[in-house]
Amino acid sequence: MQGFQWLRTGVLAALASGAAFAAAPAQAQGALVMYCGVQEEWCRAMSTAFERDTGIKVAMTRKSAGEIYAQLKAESSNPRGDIWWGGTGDPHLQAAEEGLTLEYESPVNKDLHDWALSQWKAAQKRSVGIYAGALGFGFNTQQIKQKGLSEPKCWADLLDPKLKDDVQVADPNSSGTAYNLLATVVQLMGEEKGFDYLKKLHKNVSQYTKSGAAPAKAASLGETAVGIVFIHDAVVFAVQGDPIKAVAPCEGTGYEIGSMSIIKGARNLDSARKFYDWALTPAAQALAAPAKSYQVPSNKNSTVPPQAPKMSEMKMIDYDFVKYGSSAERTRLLTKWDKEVKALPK
Ligand code: S7P
Repeated sequence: MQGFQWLRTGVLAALASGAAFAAAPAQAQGALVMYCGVQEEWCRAMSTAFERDTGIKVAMTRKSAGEIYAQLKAESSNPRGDIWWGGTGDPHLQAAEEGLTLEYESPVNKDLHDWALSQWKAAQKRSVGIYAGALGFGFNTQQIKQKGLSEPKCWADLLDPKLKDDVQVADPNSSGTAYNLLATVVQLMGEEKGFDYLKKLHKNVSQYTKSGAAPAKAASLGETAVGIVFIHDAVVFAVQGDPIKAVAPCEGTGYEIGSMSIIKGARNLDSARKFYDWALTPAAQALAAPAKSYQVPSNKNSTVPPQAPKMSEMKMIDYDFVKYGSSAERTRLLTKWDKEVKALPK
């Protein structure tokens, strides 16, 4: 993805392409089993609005991205889900490569940003970008002051011994956020130095959570000094007045292309395709901000929430989604992290 010019321009509110769905009468029209990878509140808003607009009954389960990938794999001989909506793009790419998801070309593709379509192309049409967000961290301003530390601005600052047992981040096996961190430091620092960084960071990590966004909440409550998360997940608490500041690390950082895929063997394939087209419209994407989700939406005509972190002003790496979303690389890095980082004594 070249630069982030697209983020500067995507501010048009255009609800037109969602209108056709909204106008449809809500009669009972079938079912949809949705595996949802974003925050619960946004998952619920999406399933409720889709039910209202189409009459299709949605059974939704919220899980972390790595967990949904593992579920698709475990269920591959007897698929239970129809649509996987949300979560970081890397495990969607792994699922695509392993044939767990289906090719689809939505008529709404023509309205999408190039970065959303680059996910679609990388996945051989089996996944598409629905939002983007940058990785960083949030820190509790009171805790940092109490420790006599100056405000952390860089990845390197998180290695300060004064932060021992006061950093939270998720486990990359379950969490798309934490896998994004693993792939980011490897790309930013090189593999040897990147793993060296993660081993040093391990000394300061109090716990590897299951969900990627949990450390932001913990930092907002003062349960940890620092939470490594997608920046938009820390902004949620900053805008509601909690003592947390969100940081785009000074060395540079990675980002996600949050994605959507239709599950191979979907029992409700028509419903899955309807949801897919609907979810890409500006009307559906406008449900994010009221549900406190401040990612950048993938439809060029969607409104970018004013709270969304300005990725165009951050130092971003050229994240190699094809490589780090490949089955071999994701499996290799996770195995190496388990062996060389998580297993280390504190
Ligand atoms: O909270 C929203 C968000 O950060 O969650 C997704 C991500 O997969 C986090 O969940 P896990 O780390 O638990 O998998 C992101 O795609 C999204 O921006």
